[in-house]
Amino acid sequence: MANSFATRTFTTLSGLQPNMANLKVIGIVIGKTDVKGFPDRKNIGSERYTFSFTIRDSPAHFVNAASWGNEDYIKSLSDSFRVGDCVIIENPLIQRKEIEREEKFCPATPSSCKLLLSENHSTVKVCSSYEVDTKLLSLIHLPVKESHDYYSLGDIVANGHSLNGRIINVLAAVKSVGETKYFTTSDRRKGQRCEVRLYDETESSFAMTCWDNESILLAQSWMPRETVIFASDIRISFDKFRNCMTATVISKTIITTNPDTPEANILLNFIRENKETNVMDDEIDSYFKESINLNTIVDVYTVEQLKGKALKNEGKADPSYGILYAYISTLNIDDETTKVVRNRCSSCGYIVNEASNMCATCNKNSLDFKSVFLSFDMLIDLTDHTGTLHSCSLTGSVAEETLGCTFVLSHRARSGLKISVLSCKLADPAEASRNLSGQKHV
Ligand SMILES: *[C@@H]1O[C@H](CO)[C@@H](O)[C@H](O)[C@H]1NC(C)=O
Ligand SMILES: *[C@@H]1O[C@H](CO)[C@@H](O)[C@H](O)[C@H]1NC(C)=O
Ligand SMILES: CC(=O)N[C@H]1CO[C@H](CO)[C@@H](O)[C@@H]1O
Repeated sequence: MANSFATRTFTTLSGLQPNMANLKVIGIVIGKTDVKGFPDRKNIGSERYTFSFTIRDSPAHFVNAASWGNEDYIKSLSDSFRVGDCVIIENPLIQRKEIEREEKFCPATPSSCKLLLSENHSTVKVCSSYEVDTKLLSLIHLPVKESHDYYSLGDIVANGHSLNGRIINVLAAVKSVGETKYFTTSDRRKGQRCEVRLYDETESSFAMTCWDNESILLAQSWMPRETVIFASDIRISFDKFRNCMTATVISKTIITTNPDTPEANILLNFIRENKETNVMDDEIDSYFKESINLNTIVDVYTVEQLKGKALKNEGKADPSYGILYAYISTLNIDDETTKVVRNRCSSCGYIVNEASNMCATCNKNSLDFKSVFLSFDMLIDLTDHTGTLHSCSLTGSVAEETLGCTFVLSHRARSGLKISVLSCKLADPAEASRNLSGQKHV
């Protein structure tokens, strides 16, 4: 079957002209959007559906294709293939593309045309990879931008605010792929979110957020500490909440998994050589920070309410999150009996026993300097007008941030209540009083 699709039976994407008829094109799908519904203006009360994708048939040529139609047709067409599949499209409508309008939301392509597919006129056939020329399949590993045209994560962090809102290319390794969170917006639309952590030689952890099912599906195929990605046209923003730069996958973005480029191979060698050493910081960050989206935390509590909550929740392991307006009433960093800084195991993140220098969790000997790292580990008291929470733990990066030298706050009280500080900032007194005055006392 190999090579049975002689290339001459297909029109090449580089040869497309507006209004050509009876066309047949073949290409590998390198990008794809989620299905979206819009109110149909011609048919009040009903919706029209659409999705788009990008196909490539040579290193230099790729085009965008879009399909509009009823819900059943669009959903089943969209479900029939994924990024990385090869498709044959017959009878698409070829349109000249209005570059500015088109490239606002779709990937930039070298083609002056785009394809439109309709239920009545066009067909899309998904080919099995056995039927397809390996030259075509290998295009999936070729970035759509020049292989050296990217920012390192360190460059992004160094440029900081000046890159806020910019759309750029990034080459990085995958450190972790978070769990997909599903939510419903206030106007009842369903949404989802998945956070991927990236790293490279210059930065040990950098967040990239995926908001659509297609990019989440792609991300779920990545192997932490093995996969390298080239993300073209990704949006960079400054996350005020976390006080750091982050990346977001948008509808213009095309992500090439395991790019076959010299630059990607250098990065791949780096991640292979550093597999051991780096395991630690991602575990730590994922343990303390990554899985919690601070933006979703809105409930305001008083100390009294938290204590009441702890009593009601006794025995239940589920954590709950909230905001507390309080002051730090004890911050003991001078007491000889309490340590402020401890060694944590770089494999699992747990505190290493000082006498034995062993990690009780994974039994690694910390004498190997690579296997431990220093971390803030302190207990603080938090007080408001209703009472005091004793021994809240403030550790790691939250502690560091709070102290102006980066750290994480977690609380471990004798009641079985464990409170972790996820973020600790100066409160605006007016905001605090407004929020607290809205509170009913328990
Ligand atoms: C597609 O064909 C069907 C049946 O022939 C027709 O009812 C429908 O209006 C056509 N749709 C479009 C968008 O032309
Ligand atoms: C995304 O996936 C979720 C879960 O499978 C589904 O409920 C939702 O409708 C999907 N959204 C889109 C736009 O496809
Ligand atoms: C949870 C809550 O009520 N938050 C409010 C606290 O006060 C600020 C500033 O007035 C509001 O923006 C928040 O919505």
